[in-house]
Amino acid sequence: MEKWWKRKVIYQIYPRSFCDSNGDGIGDIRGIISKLDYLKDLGVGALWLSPVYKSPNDDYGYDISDYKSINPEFGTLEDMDELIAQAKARDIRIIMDLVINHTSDEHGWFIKSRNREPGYEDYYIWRDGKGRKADGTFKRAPNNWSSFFTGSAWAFDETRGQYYLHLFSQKQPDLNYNNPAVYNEIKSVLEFWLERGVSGFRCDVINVIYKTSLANGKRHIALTGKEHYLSQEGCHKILNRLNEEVLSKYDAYTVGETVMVGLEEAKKLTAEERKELDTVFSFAHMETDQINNQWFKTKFKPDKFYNVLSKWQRELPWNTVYLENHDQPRSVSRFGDDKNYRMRSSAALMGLTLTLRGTPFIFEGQEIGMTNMPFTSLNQIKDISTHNVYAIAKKLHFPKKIIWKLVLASTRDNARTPMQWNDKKGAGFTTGEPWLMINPNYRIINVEKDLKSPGSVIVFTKKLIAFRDAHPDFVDAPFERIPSAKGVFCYRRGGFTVVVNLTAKKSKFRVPNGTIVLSNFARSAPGAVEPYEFTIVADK
Ligand code: TEU
Ligand code: CA
Repeated sequence: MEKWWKRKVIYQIYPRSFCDSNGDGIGDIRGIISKLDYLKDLGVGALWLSPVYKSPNDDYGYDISDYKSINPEFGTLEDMDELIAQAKARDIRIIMDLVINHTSDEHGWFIKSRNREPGYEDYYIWRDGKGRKADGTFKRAPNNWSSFFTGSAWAFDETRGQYYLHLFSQKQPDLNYNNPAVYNEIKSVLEFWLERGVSGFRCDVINVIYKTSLANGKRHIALTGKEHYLSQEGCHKILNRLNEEVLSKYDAYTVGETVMVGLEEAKKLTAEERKELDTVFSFAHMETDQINNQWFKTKFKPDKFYNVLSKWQRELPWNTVYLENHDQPRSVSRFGDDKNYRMRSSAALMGLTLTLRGTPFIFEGQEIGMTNMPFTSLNQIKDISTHNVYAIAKKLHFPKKIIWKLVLASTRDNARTPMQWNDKKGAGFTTGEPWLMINPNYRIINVEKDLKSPGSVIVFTKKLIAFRDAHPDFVDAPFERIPSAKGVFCYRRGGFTVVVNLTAKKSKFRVPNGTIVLSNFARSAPGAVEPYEFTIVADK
């Protein structure tokens, strides 16, 4: 059967920052509905919504307190039903974020579990600490694991008198997948949304859900303990069961956010015959300029980036292609040049995303080349992980200047500033006070302006999507790398050659002969590749 998700371009919405319909400064579902025609016109075929479920917002939606209701800040279940229906009417599918490694500590299950209510005792991963003291507390946590958000992965709960495991924030306790009741709850969550008409799930940190043992881990600067939970056999089994028992009955699409996964593991997770996930988000290319799971940004080296991309392109029969999401800095500020070549390099990065082999994902704002945010103080930043990293860096006596550089380059709020719709106060995002600062460059970088300028990123994006839709080679043909020169990426897709230059230098490599069908540079004939050029040439 033809897989519907191979031919669609998927657009990620971070609902809090997309469009605010009622002036409270927070994006919402009615706001998304109001932009469906815009999204249709852009050419996208599906939307992935970052979590819209009820949440106390410790990690802005990734801490869920009720999987079957909508965060009142975003609207109601009826609004959600309407969004699904209105999107469907435009042939746009809805993909939900599925955060099942952990819940919020305000979820009913956790409240019952901490109170040892019968049936709920083992919903989470509870353990005594080490070295009991006279007052019943402990000297140390049950093991030495560290959290993705820095610090110990254990928190002591006074009510229960035990520690619980949290791989992310203290308000995100990990569920216990050794308990069959937990599996059944999650299964019913999937069914609930599929029955309402959603078309699939982006599965948050899905390869860490199963903990094989709770033994001490090998010391590691970022993540001590990971060998006990990364991509365990137990995780593969759960994914296979969810697929067989639920997902396959709905023709649902899944993309797993798989942290620290190599090629072999990715192949296993996505092998058709294993029936686990359809695709994964690989971090490999994103880690070419990051160390330690993103907190340290290093220099961008285009050739290293191309090599990693090529390897994944060649080895996996099909996967996703993405350069941005709500956790990552803006691609133009990172892989392009947001000062001297903003439009051209944004367009080149978009071209890359839409011509490699795989299901392309675009993140809101990427289509207008939105840039990183020039934050000037820590209290402008809402992202919990930035605050944690800042505290650790301070404790380690890093120089202030270095810490701030680190924050600016890595804060997840770079991606989360409100969508820039126009140049009016509030950027067309809100009529009120935005929950997170709007990038001051909204007066120059915004949808309204871009739609009217022929050389803009959005106009180029629309052309690229239409071109991909019209030329099945960009879906069906294999990826073949062509030897080029330093800084230039060249590959074939069927009857087409693509040339991408992610440097500010003109190259000695030449755009090949053929018909130039699409270019972000005013090119009419073959010739030396220009700075940040992206060109597609059709064979004669
Ligand atoms: O992200 C998982 C993840 O690995 C990143 O959070 C990473 O640790 C982070 O960017 C710091 O390097 C997913 C979600 O995408 C993220 O928004 C959530 O905060 C996280 O899971 C917990 O649910
Ligand atoms: Ca609102």
